[in-house]
Amino acid sequence: MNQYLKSVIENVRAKHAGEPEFVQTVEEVLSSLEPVIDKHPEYEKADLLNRMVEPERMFSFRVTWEDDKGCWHTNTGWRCQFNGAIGPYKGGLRFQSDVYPGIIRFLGFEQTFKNSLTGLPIGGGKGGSDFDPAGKSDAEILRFCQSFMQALYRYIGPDVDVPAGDMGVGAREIGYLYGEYRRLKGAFENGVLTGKGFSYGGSRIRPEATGYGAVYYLENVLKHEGEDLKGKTIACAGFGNVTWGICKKAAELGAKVLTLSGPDGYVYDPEGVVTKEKIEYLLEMRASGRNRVQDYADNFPGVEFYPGEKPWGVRVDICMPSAMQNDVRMEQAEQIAANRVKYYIEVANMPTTNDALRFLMEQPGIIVAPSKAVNAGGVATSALEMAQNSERLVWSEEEVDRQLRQIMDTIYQMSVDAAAEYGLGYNLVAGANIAGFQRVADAMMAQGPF
Ligand code: 2IT
Repeated sequence: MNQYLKSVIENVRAKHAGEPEFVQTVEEVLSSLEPVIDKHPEYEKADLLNRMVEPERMFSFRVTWEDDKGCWHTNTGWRCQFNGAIGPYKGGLRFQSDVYPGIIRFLGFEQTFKNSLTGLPIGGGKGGSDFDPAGKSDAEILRFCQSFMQALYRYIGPDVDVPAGDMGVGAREIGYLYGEYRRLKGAFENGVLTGKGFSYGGSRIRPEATGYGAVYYLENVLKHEGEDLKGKTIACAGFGNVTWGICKKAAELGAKVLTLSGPDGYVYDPEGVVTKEKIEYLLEMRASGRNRVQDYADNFPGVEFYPGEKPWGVRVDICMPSAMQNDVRMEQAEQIAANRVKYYIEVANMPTTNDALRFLMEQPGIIVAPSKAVNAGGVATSALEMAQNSERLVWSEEEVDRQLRQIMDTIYQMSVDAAAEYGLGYNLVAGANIAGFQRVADAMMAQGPF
């Protein structure tokens, strides 16, 4: 391996030994960049890679909130402003009990490359808290969000850093966070957060965008193989906003999602999550805060529930891991290969361990697409929300959807072209890493030391 690349990876391993998710994403991305680094010795001279793996700024803050019984609790909040070379920091907030700096750092790093791929002027950022929203009342969520924003509001702004949602942060939380920001600043400030409700500056299609974008990307992959979505079966994971969007668009295009999952196991619906009633029920499951996928099987006849299991052993045409990081490990990857699944389309951020990803990419019959390209429609539509807010305009559903589709087609094509340019063949994973890297690298080289 290129000596400079190797030394950067070793630095990260040594410095972040307690943050395996961050080490994993750095190894995955940097190993794709070898031909680029070989070709550009000036990057080593500028120490570009060590700069790229170091966030520009990352901070933590205390978040104290009062529960419904009058007891106070203290959580930690984080914001990582990873890379602002191509635009204001942009990325979601994740509220989940297992959040710690390694999760925020890995997500911020991924976000930098993903945002670059969209072709829009957004830098990479991420934040969140180890607060667990499960089982909390609406009033508790409100008080937590208000306290979180009281600590964060000084450090964000429409030209500085524009947070959005991620796991545990949906439209309700964004509403509460935004209300507190507006109260503290006494200004609307172009909406400052994305994923807002439509009545106060949110964009049409933003709730659907990550799932729709993933399906639009998938259509490009299928087209390359001379196929389309009609009659295809899909295994998804999770049952949140992203999976909901996939189900909705897949159903519209004649495909069906057969599996959903949750912390309690997975469900298999032989008819597919295709009716309006079933698709809308996912929203109810999320709003209930129960975090249980078994509810779906209890509610619809003919659906089987498999407690404690993952859906990756089910025979389908397409796997779309859309729940969370490291959901697919070697064991699941082997099942997927044994089932002769042709399309492995990552959706969640880093849903595959590096060894499993390498294994799947080496299988001759499997096409692998990486999450940072596939799920980029979410943040791209956030950037469209920012554009509408700063223009003080509202675009129609058709207009946002048209732009989303175009962005996804371009991301796919850029990835294909980047891999081909470096002699890597049809490699969507390396292509996305190279194309995402190139734009940020050019901007950083142009701006001097930072
Ligand atoms: O992982 C992601 O891209 C997101 N959670 C969305 C970020 C955004 O700013 O819309």
